[in-house]
Amino acid sequence: MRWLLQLVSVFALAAVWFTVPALAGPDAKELYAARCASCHGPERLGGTGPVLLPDSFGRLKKEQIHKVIENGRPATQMPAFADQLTETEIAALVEFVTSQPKTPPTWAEADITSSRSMAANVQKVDKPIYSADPLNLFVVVETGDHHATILDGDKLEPLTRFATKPALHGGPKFTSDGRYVFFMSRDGWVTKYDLWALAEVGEVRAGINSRNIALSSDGKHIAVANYLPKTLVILSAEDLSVEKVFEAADKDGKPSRVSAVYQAPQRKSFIAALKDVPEIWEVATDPDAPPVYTGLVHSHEKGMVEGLASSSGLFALRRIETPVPMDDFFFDRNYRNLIGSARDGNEAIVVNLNVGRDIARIPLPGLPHLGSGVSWMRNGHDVMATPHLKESRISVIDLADWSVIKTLDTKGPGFFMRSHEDSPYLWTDVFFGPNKDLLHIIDKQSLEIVQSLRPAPGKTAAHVEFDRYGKYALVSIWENEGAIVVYDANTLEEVKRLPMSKPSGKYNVWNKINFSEGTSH
Ligand code: DHE
Repeated sequence: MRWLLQLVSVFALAAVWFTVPALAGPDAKELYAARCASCHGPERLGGTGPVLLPDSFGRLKKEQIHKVIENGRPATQMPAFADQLTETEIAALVEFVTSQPKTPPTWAEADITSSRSMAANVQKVDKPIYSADPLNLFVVVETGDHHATILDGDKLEPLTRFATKPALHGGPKFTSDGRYVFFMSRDGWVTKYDLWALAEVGEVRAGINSRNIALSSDGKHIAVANYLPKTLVILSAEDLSVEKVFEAADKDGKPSRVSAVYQAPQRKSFIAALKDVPEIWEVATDPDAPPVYTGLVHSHEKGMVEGLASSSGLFALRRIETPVPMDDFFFDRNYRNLIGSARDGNEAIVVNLNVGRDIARIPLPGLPHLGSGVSWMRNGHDVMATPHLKESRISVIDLADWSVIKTLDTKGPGFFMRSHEDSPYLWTDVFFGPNKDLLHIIDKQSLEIVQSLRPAPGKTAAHVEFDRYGKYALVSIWENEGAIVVYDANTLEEVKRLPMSKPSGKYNVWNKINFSEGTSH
């Protein structure tokens, strides 16, 4: 009996020994509930503050998250906790928010529907409430303090400025009359805004971690590409209600994130890139779309393939199989072909959307950023140029035979490119590295860099957009106390500087709705 008592006390001591350190550490879950949940949501799915799940941090490192908790985020509602939490408590919180939750979060159709709210008192107008040209407005997305500015493109003066959801990403999408614009935040919120009444129309949350949106060519449907959950959501552009939720998975049922969705106007469809499986999706936005192949029909009883499933009409889904998962698409003028990056970053693959298969490979080492590519006519040939995210170069490709006709050396890897049909120049930023404050101006015919501009020494200069006439080029200074610098697009002289809070991108209504040569689509 005595030996039994001794054994029990040894186990008891061991239990105390092993549990003491755990008891001594801060309980991150409790800390989160007490300090963070009111803004970031009890399940970390966001609220007034952004989502706090591993996938939503993007490139933000743990040390940077630690600093944000310690010091807060200027120009946002995120306070500093340095006086209220110890180093150990902050470190525990960092571990907590960067680890996956035990139960994967869900965002079903019912959640989307209950998140929808439409503004009750939108002023009914039948023309713009201002005298500026509504088709020469710029929508400037300011990610520094989460606002958007509507800029008169003739006078280059702000018409209004309003708060947006945090972390807008991708280009806002415009209806073809230029009246409505749709924004998307990385936390899945889609907001509809009336550019005539200068008022928000409504908003809905279509996902937890979203990539971008596309608006169908008839202006009736919005597609939302989601990482979390793995869905492609179709909303009504009229009232933001849910029209369809596609669970993203390949023909064999393997789930995938949706890395982007684009509209293909001539095809009356959406084209979606699937991140984790070798398929591209084409979703019809035409109610009269002909039948398309949707996958194999398996007979589990007979253990064999019985036939092909097909669908037709609105939202008919066509699967295009690719050699590898593809991302980051550039489309040619007729949306007949797309060029996408293979994720190893060394080549691009050309897929012909009519025949539904890959038709060429282009050697493009250094991770080309094809989504930023722009095209124009040169010596009677349709050509496109793309920056590379990992190499200091621009590649120019002949779109007739997919050959690389020129490789230009730059002062660092670039992110965005822009031109305009009435401009002889192509503008590109040097986004990464010591020359992040530099822009290169390239002659579209000679394919030589004719000038380099440094609008704000030491500060990232990025993302160019032209006004509707190609007269001005607007450049962002990517700082919380940043600016839009306006250049004369011909003389390349500075015209004006407008203070803005980290203006990540700017979008001219005319250029967008007319698919101007040289802008993003
Ligand atoms: Fe973007 C557009 C994907 C990181 C700012 N970005 C897009 C689009 C895609 C994309 C698919 C086209 C959307 C559209 O117009 O509908 N972006 C990705 C990525 O995969 C990547 C590399 C990693 C990620 O975390 O998502 C990425 N993007 C960034 C950034 O880090 C940038 C610089 C800062 C930010 O705001 O997050 C950034 N992306 C932008 C901007 C556009 C964009 C400003 C719109 C460009 C345009 O002119 O249309």
